[in-house]
Amino acid sequence: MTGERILFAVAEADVAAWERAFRKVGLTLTEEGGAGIRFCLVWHPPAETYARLPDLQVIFSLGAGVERLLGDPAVPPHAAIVKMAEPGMTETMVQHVLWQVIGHHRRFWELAEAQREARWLDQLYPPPWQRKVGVLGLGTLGSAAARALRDFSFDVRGWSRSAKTIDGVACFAGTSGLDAFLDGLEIVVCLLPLTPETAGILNADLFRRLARGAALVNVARGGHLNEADLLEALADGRLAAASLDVTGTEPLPEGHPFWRHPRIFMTPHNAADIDPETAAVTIARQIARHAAGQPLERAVDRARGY
Ligand code: OXD
Repeated sequence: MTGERILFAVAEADVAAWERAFRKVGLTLTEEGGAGIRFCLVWHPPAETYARLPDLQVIFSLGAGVERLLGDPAVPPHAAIVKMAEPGMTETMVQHVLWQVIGHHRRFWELAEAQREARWLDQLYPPPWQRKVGVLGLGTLGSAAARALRDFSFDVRGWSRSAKTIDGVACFAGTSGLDAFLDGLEIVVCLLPLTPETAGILNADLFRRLARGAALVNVARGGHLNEADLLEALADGRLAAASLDVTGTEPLPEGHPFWRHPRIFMTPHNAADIDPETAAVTIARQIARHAAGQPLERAVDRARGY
């Protein structure tokens, strides 16, 4: 495995930092394709990437969401796809979710509004264990976020397609579990994969099932959200506020109503970031598993869509 060359096709990356990190684990990154290269590391790769890799076996996605790869007809059907999960990405996502959820729990927008008006606000808020927070999607990132929210003493629920168990988190599964999960929820965090089943799931119907004045945190994909339904729910008070790291069109176009909405907090799809050092260690472990004939961790099930 040492010396194995990996094609690096990652848009807007600090290539030198990635090369250094991979060298440390005995792997060589190359931006040249060719015969003999069995692995590639991609994020928004150029269209011709896969055609340059006749011996490709495994595609490592630099993102946790793989809907773009699955919809790309150039991706060879025989190649395994591995979703990224590494400590840098998980910890930064967990921090982002905590930041936003605590902000909504303490209604930071009320304080900001009061400050702008030089008004001393006697603000009341419940203790965290009385705040019902739910995480949609309990994959690597969702379950790490749910555990961290639990450790910050929130009353945490989780929902996933198939049943999961997380200590101290009330877990619900499948379509039949969604109503109970949503019932009375005050802050909902979306960390679902984007699939045909989950596209548009953050819509008026879902908002209606939350507690009145709930807050939304979307750190998954813009395609999960019905943008018009969000604006309407904010206008009629069904939702109090939303934090969006992702939008249907990115970058968010100039003049989009989200930019200047007083109760929408935008971040530029940077909730989580990968650390090349810890990512290289994770990928090296996967390549060693592959060489030993062991199954790859976090391999994408193409039929399931994540
Ligand atoms: C991801 C992302 O999929 O950053 O990881 O969007």
